[in-house]
Amino acid sequence: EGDSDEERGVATKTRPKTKKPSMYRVLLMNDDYTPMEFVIDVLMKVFNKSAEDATRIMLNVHKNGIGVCGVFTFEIAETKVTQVMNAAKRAQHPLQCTMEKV
Ligand code: TYC
Repeated sequence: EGDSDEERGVATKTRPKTKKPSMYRVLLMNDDYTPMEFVIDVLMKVFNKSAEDATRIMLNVHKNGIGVCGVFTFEIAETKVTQVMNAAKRAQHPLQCTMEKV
């Protein structure tokens, strides 16, 4: 009992070196030209949203000018921003996507 790691203070439950990763919001910007269907398609393919959720997010961005697609660790957020921007560029739509630290 008295010899247990826990009572001697050996690192078991607490791990000072591990940190929670910083999280990043991925944001979609409204514009006047990108078709609603294209935005819904991007939200379904890049962010794995259902048709219903994608439509709700798209309409929220359309109405408010900006909206959150999801919150991810840095690399995942960066990848999704790149995927959205590449899809928009390929389709010649001015859709803009960015990320910001939560
Ligand atoms: N405002 C666009 C339209 O009326 C639709 C749109 C929604 C565009 C969301 C971009 O992030 C966006 N066709």
